Amino acid sequence: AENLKSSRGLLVVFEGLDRAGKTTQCQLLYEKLTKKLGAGRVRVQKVPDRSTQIGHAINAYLVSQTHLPDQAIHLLFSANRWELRESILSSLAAGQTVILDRYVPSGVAYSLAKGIPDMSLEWCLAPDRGLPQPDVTIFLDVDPENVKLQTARADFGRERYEVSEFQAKVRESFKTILGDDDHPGALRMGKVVTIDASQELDAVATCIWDAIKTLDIGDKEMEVIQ
Ligand code: 2DT
Repeated sequence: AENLKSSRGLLVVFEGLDRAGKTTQCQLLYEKLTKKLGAGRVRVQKVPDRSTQIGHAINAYLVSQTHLPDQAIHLLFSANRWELRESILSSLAAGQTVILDRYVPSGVAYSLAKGIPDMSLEWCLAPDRGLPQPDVTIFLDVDPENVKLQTARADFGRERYEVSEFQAKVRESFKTILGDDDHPGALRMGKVVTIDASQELDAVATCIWDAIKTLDIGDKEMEVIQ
């Protein structure tokens, strides 16, 4: 993967429904890229980052400790990304590849799926305009019905949003935002790769690696989300 040797780091985003396997695949890609590029050349950032003050407020909302208007939580999620902006940009400039476990598409997709008339696609998108645009966005696509079966044993349903009917709406929102082979997405998120994440873990990892190793950013400057 010669083309991975660009001067700045790559900004890689993983997206998908809850339980699509994002965190596992982020870790696998992290390990593979670290082997290729060297120790310290890659990092993973979870979004939302629940460790900040805004992150604490988001966590309290997600575990239903607090109630917030839908508009307010939407803006907190966006603010949480703005908090990360500087560290993402300085990592990239220092040549470190940054893997984001969720990003702007989650922000828009989950809020849009609530179906609140005053929260249009445009409204949801606006606060995130100006954030760094990824080089590649990997959408791990799963059918929420299958996720429900697989995770019947696990702790699915503990947090807000972990309800199958809602997940189905989020999936549709993701498709609107990211597009598919026939339709461009509403958001420019770099190269968008949709992967059937119901496949075996290794098969998914191979698809991801194929998408990353053929990525050629050359001297491409970072752009912002518009
Ligand atoms: P995790 O379980 O992956 O920590 O996500 N979400 C996430 C939003 O509604 N808006 C956002 O901007 C982001 C980043 C997705 C926690 C939940 O929060 C949702 C699931």
